[in-house]
Amino acid sequence: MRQFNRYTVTSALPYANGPLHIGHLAGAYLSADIFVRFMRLTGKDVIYICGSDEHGAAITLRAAKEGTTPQAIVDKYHELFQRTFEDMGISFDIYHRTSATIHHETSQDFFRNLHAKGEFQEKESEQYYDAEAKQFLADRYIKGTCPKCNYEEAYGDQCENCGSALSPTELINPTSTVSGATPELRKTTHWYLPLDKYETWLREWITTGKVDGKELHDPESWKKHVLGQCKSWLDSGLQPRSMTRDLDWGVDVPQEIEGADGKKLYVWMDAPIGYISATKEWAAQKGKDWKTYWQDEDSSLIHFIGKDNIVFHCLIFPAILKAHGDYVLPTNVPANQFMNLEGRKISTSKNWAVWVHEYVEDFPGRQDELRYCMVRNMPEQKDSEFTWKGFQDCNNNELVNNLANFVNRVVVLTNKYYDGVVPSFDESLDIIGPIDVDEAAYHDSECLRLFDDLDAYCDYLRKYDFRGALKTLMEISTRGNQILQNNEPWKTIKTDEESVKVVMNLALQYVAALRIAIRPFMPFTSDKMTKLLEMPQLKEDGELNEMLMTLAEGELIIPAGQQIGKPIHLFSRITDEVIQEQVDKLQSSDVQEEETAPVNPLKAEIQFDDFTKLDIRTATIIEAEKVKKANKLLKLELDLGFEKRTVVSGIAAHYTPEEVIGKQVSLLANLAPRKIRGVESQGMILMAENSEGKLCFVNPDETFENGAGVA
Ligand code: B3M
Ligand code: ZN
Repeated sequence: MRQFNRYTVTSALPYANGPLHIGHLAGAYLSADIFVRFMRLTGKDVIYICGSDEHGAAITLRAAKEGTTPQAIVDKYHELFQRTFEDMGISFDIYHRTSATIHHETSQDFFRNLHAKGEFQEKESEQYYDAEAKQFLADRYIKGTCPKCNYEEAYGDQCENCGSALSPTELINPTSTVSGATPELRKTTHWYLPLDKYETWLREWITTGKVDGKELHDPESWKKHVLGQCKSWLDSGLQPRSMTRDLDWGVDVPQEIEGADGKKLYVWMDAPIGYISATKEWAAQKGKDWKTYWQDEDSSLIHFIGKDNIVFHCLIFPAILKAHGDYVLPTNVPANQFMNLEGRKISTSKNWAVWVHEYVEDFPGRQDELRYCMVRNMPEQKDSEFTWKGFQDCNNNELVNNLANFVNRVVVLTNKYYDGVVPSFDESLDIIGPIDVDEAAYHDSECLRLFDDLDAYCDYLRKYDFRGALKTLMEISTRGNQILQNNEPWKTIKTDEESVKVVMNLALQYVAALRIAIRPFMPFTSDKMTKLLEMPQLKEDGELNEMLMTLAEGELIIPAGQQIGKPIHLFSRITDEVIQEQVDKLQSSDVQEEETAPVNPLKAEIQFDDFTKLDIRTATIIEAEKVKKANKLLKLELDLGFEKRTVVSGIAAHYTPEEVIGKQVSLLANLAPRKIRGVESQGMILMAENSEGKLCFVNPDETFENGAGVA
């Protein structure tokens, strides 16, 4: 994988129209924060950019609902976001906002540049107009039934149920969200970005990483579901997309352009440019040159986002950057899928969410516990699920029983045997205990093992596999515990003081390594460990690399003779009562009414032999597209590990192609093939259907090997 000198890392700019929930955190912020902290620890030049997205109908509608001004809304949430992110240890270099003057100027400059080059097509079209409210109805000003999934509350620009990008005229039964009136069509003129014209280079760039023969990224390093979604957009044909709106809140179309009066930039034109204006602001404050981070080929641009933003970051914004001409294109867009909550989609309108600022209030000083649990369940490749019980288990079984226990034992014993001073030891002493040791002396060989594990951990992080990296870390802690358990220093101290020094020094090296390596995941705990070991404050400036070098040279990470502090508990147990309170709080704030559904009667009894004839296998959906002229059918490409299959499935009314890519499913694999609408379908995907006719996949509860037999 190509290494860059400089990294420009962004997290999606959250709309300043409502508080942040754990789904936001797991989607675009925590992953980016882990990545940038890691990059800093390896000594890279990295900036981490974010800010509030303060334009678009999401804001003005909220203001109307609360009977206040858009400015008051964005001020309120911008301030809340800043505080929440800071509380959670999200380490932006700048948290900016799109209402800032520098942002208005920067995005207008972009518009001017593209306009002067003739990149836009100016087109008159008919758009929905609310005659009562006397305004055009773009994006969220209009609601209706989604043509793809039949969700009745879809917005004019996007369906929040299935994630499809829409245009208002596609909606079935449209109504104005301002007055509730049925809108009429009126003529209006806008500037369009001709995405259809860019389709060829976009496809080449996405699929091969190359533009004009130049290698810009490695598609192998992109997540499969991201590539899959892009391909499915490209395959269905890109349409010109309007970059302006008839609105009174937003960035003005530059006034010198004819026809600009009353027109604002489309929020998805100005918002991503917000990354650039934020960089400008940061550079001005720090006396740096913003251009190197955006225009120098040795800068790697990485966008962390949720899956509903893929099309904007992988196709539309790159098209804008390329049309401008002076900018680098993203080298990766490691989007996450969605995190569900206690079996349901997180929903702001239904108040089915864990609000991050409330978590911080309810669990003061326990930010790292949430960060840890979020990463354990991070929806990296497929949707995942947060449950309060799972949170409790992560905390009690892993953080308390494993990590905190290990660190505490080491610190307690060091204080007890050596008055808190890291012991020196006889390096040639090859001991002891049941651990199998190869050529090298025990201490050396265990330190080498530590090095190998840390190396693997770094590899995971470079590949955006944060769950994998965290797992490796916890295995290091598990081994630390084993080192103590196997050697039992509390017994040996009475008979062989010299070998106890070897073991204790080794265990202290493990703790010292963890202090640095857990930092990207749990920065507050890393600080506590720094205090505990009385080591210098981490500046996130190459310390991980230095540590790896020290280990590789066979040196100690924490030197003998170093005084450490008194024991403290890094984590403590969370009780059933505390968890129950959270579950109750969630249930009681839920605005959806529950109804008991009629039970579907069981089918006639079968014999075991009937069942064993079925060969059901795990498989992952790697491609998906609609079957032409068949509303209900999707054509899916499945990876069974040992082979690929094409299956036609009647799920199109429930899922869009973009949504299913990356999902793991159970496939009835020995069903005789049959032709459906001219396509040979080689198997059947198992689906569960509830009393309302809603479908969901039957899949393993963790990512599992493909091709595994289900019985
Ligand atoms: N504000 C949408 C969202 O919060 C949008 C992201 C902008 S990123 C440039 O999902
Ligand atoms: Zn939909």
